[in-house]
Amino acid sequence: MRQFIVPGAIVALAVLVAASLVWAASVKIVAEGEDYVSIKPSMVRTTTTAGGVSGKKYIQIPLRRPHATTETGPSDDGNARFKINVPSSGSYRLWLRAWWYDACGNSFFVIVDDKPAVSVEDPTYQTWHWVKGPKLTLSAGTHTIRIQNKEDGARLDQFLLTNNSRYVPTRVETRTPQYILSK
Ligand SMILES: [Ca+2]
Repeated sequence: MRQFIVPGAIVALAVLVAASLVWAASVKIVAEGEDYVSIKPSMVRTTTTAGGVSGKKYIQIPLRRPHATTETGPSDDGNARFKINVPSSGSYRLWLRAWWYDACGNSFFVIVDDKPAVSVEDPTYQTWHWVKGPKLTLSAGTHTIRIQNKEDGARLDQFLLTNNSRYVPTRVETRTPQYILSK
């Protein structure tokens, strides 16, 4: 029996050590939509007194009339650009805290550094909620994130990056200024 007990204990110890290392290295980066270093129309910053918006500000592609007739393209690359300092390299999940007008106003393009644009969207409308974005492989250091027009009627309150693949944000998150560059 004894030879089976000892390896089991070693495996359990190794799992505990590995788990604590993962825990120690867990990173969560939270930025406000209004933390951009530059903004280009038709992306605009909006201040609100309505509840449920972190910092009382968000960025948006304002609703147009008629709605959903001038979709994305070279004609409107309105965007907000952010600079983030990633403390440790790894695989990060991007989340957007968004508010979508309807099924024709429920997405943004996300462009990380010089990578191709990725559409982030989901089918939950007219309420602030977290939308799961792409998984990103990021080196330690500065990265640029661009949130760009894809459809009018899309708003962004916050975005979050975490290397904890099990983390699912559910409410307003606390901003992490230590990871946000202002220029
Ligand atoms: Ca905000």
